[in-house]
Amino acid sequence: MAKSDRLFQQAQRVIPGGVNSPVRAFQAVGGCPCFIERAEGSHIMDVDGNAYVDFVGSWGPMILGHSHPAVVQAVCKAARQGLSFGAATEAEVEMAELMCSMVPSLEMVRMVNSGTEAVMSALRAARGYTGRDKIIKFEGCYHGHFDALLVKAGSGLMTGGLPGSAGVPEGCTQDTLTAVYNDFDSVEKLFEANRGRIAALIIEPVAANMGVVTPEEDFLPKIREICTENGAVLIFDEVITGFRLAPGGAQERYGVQADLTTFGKIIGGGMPVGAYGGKREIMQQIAPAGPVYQAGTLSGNPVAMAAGICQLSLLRDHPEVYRNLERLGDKLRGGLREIISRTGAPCTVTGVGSLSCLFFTPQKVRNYQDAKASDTACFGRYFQHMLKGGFYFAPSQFEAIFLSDAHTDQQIEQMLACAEAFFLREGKA
Ligand code: HOZ
Repeated sequence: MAKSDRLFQQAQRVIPGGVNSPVRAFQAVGGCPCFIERAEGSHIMDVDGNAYVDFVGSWGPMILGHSHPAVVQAVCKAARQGLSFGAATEAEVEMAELMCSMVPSLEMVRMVNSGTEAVMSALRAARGYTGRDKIIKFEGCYHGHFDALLVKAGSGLMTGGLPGSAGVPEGCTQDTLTAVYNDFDSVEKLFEANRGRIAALIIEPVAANMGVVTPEEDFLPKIREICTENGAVLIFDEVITGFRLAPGGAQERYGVQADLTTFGKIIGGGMPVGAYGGKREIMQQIAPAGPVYQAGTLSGNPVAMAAGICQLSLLRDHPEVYRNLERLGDKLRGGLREIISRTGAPCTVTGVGSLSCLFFTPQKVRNYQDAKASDTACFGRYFQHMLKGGFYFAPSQFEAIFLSDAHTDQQIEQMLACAEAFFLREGKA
């Protein structure tokens, strides 16, 4: 029996579902999750000695590839000086200044420990600032496992076909309104029906938890405008897109500034960390500067800060990384599209920069309903075929394909050849 299978059996006895986050389970694609031992560059190695080209990258933060020597060195150096102080450090100031210098809309930033925490805190800040309760989110967007936002959420809920989560009291979601991604009318209607009551609108500027769905041309600017007109706080959830689509994230790329932005793992180069930040007048509401309470012993943890400062500085100083990510992303999407047109596979390719998705539906994918039309059984067969071929993708149709600077042209070409073999085989079946 493979060691991964044995570990999975053991794990199921002591960990719910055998995994510490549902998206790691292979429930949607079948089989046992790979138990990972180590990772380096673009490769991830499991406990059975299998090496895969990794297209998950720890769900986003490995923009420079796994175990980047400079990041690892920074972490080791910080760890030798102490693992946690629960007190202010110079590194926190450096990190906040670095983030504010890279993301145009950030004037102040507060560190937390995960993207979920960042979102939860940003919403509280928006509500405290506006004195209003209602929030707008989009179907298929995922903002972590925060009660109020587990409504038609993407990622693991979408993979499991769940409209929401058990254990969330009705009261927690009564002020959550849902709009349709890429459908500005649906947003306008919610603002009209709730005039003067919307505290915030939260959106993934590129939706990357229902597969990848890009914003249509004027969608984000119109959202910006309607939030300004209505005095609602515009929150961009850049847990996936931040520092990835450009040094200043999706907001730099699309030229639309948020009032508040949330970040997660991506700012820690792989360490557990998150942050939220934005306009000074909103951030000044946070305790102890203001009345909105939010706290955490591990917030601004010195080891996480060291990793983050190192990775973000490398990204700031090496614009060629972004050029490479664009090129590799275009190659991957272009290659998949060619295969689709050659083989007649009923698929659609979406994405931008280093984020891509192969949907198993021939229709254009603009929103949650379109994404849900994907043939997930076919995705499951594709996933298993690719895994056997040595390519590790997220075990769900509704996650992104992540590229890093460590991926090579040759790896993309080999991945495309493997994908083509799958479609030729499916065509004959
Ligand atoms: N946003 C990540 C996947 N869509 C979350 C990873 C997780 O839930 O473990």
